[in-house]
Amino acid sequence: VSWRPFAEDAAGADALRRRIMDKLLHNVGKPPTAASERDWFVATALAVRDAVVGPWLDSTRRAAETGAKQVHYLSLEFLTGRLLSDAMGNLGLTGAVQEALAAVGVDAERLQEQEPDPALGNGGLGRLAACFMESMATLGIPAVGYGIRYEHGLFRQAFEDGEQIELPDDWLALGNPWEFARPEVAYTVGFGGEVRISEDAEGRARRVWEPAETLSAVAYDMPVIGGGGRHAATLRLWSARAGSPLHLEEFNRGDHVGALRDRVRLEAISRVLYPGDESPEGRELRLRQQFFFVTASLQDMLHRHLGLFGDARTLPDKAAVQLNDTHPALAVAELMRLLVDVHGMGWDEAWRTTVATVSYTNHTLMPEALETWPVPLMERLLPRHMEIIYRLNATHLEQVRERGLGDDAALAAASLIDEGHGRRVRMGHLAFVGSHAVNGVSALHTGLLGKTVFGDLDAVYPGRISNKTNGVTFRRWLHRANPGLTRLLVDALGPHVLRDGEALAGLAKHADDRGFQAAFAAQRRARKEALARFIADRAGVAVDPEALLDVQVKRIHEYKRQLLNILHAVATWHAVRDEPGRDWVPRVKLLAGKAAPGYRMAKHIIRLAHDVARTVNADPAVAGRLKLVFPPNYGVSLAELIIPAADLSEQISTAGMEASGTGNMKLALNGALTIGTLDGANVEIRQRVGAENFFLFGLTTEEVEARRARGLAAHDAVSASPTLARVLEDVGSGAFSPGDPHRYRGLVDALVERDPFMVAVDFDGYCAQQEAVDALWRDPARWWRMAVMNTAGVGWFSSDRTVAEYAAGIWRVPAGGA
Ligand code: DL6
Repeated sequence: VSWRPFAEDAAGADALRRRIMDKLLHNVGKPPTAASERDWFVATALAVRDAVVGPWLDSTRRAAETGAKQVHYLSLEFLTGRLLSDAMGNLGLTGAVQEALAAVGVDAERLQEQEPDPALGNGGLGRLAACFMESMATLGIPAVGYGIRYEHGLFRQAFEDGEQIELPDDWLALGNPWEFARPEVAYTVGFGGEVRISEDAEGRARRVWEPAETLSAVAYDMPVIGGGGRHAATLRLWSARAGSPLHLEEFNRGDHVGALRDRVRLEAISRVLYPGDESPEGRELRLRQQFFFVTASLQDMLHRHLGLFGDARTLPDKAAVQLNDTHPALAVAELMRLLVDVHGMGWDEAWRTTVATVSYTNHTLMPEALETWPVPLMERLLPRHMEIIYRLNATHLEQVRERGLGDDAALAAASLIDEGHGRRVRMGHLAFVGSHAVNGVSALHTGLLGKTVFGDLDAVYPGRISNKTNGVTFRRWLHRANPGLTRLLVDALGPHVLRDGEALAGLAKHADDRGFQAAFAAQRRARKEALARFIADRAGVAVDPEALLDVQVKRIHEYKRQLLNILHAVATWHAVRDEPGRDWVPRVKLLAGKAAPGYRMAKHIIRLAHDVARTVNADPAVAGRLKLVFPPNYGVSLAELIIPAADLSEQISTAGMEASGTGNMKLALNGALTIGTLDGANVEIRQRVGAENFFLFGLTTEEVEARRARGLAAHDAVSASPTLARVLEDVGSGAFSPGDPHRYRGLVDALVERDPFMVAVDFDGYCAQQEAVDALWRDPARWWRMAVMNTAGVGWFSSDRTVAEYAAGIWRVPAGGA
């Protein structure tokens, strides 16, 4: 078997062509004359996968032979995006595949669009997990990413009359050529039942959980090839399988649905990403999902560890478990259960082992996103875990007292159980107490973490919190998404810039070079033309690639303040209509993103964007000056199209609310200028690209706090801003919804009476910086200088750097490098 079956040359292309043909015939089962584009895609993916398998098996074997410490990255979300171009790029086979396909008359670009985009995540957190997997593979860190093989990922978004509708995602409908089913790798998962006391061989009392129902978690593996193609990591996703496929007796009696009821109920666990949590059933399913993937992953880890090293006590030397947010926080209690109840370890030793193995990343300070689970639900589904949590809490509260923080309020705040809202387990607290390291995802976020949600715990366990500012993989977000710009960077800086993001700093010396600026601008223009074709096709709107492309692409959330952007669009519309003769900078505002199905206000904001767009885009008075577009179904693939085309990056969240952001990094990397607040990683981006290359506005975190303390009414801000007052008057009185004039009255009234996201307060500062953006656009030499300085300044925001920091500071594993 050749570990390197294809070279990046003509011989390699020919070998690939033969392999693709072979896959088409023998795996897809079709001759070229009958093959669809989808068939060619599957054949090509299987051929490329052959080249991944060698480094993958090598990486796994090397890790086992050397006894290397392995990272176990537990995440309910992995938003991988399409995998073919990533695999080809990381293996250095992009050219060879294109040549091979051209030889059989297949267009490689169109073929890649056949690949479903796996939406196994909601947004930033899931995409970060995917970047980390790829960077761990690149750095040669032995790693397994554990998650759920959801049959249906995040919903597909469509718009009907401007309203979001959710359609099921069906990414597996035509199979997944990247995965290897491992039906032999299966672990039992239990729920409910009771805890019995039995005696072990030495006559000691032992607590044994006897679940009321069980099912299996079955493994599906996907290799993740790193940049340079030398190492690969494993993404192991669990699928739920009921023990008994059907009740045959019932089936034969004619109850065909009843015969499958248990199976359908149990297997619902891996059916859908993020089941709606408005019903108790939905919430319970979510908890079941969390425990399901946690127990399977930890059992798998212990199985491997004991197989290789034979002794659970050495776990922290050989295994790191990283909890991606609180979703896997049950791992703390489950690892304790496995060590104590199943592997017979003493409680104290098990606790030392757990804490030394586990670490936790926090991704949000938003109180509503900090998970808690009702104690009664936990007691019913996971009775032994609840016992464990009570015992851990008792010891933990002892430590709180020992630190002299023992008054009632301090104990209540530090407790693993929130007694104030009907007794709930605080998953963030559980993750914190059970981890040796806790990190935030930007400098600002980490600072706030220690002062706010984990202020009490930081006092009890000092030194546990550290910062690991997020990063993104440049291979996907620059090299693959923007090959034209990448060629330009390689010409200017040499090929080492492909391996070392920080080498981008060398661009600074080209920032004033008019020739370089022109080449940089030409790349942007080409991407804008491609995007314009896509938008015309998908959204039916013609956009001018000459216009300034102003983008805000992210989940729709009030704190991210898409509303501020839409209100600015209305203000611009007013201004252009007032002075049609002025030399306006043509601008296209592009918004994209999904709203959580149950989040009414976010959906209302989407509708407002559509209503404003309909009015503005149809108004001949602003034609050629202002357009507003909202292409549907934002996801990784659409991001790859939009980000390289963007001139302006909107990072306008209320200060203190965005933990980090990663879209801000991707956009700046591709040379977009940022208009933004001092929030999340914007702060560090601005430091690195230079304050003079960033459009800053808005209240600081401290000012937001101070303003909040004074009250949330925004009458003062509205009366101080005639522009805002006029915008709100129009929105509230139905100028954009004439058939339903009261549609936005409530939204406007709420904004004036209670503006927790400081939209009104920040409005004038935002508009002033938008004017500065326009002024700069009129001066191309300065614009492109700033754009180049942005790309030059953000080399540090590579996920290779972030992962190397986790490896050194938290996991204590060596990072080799590609
Ligand atoms: O750390 C990845 C990503 C950050 O960049 C975003 O700022 C943050 O909002 C996101 N957090 C979440 C967690 N839940 N909520 N809400 O998705 O993480």
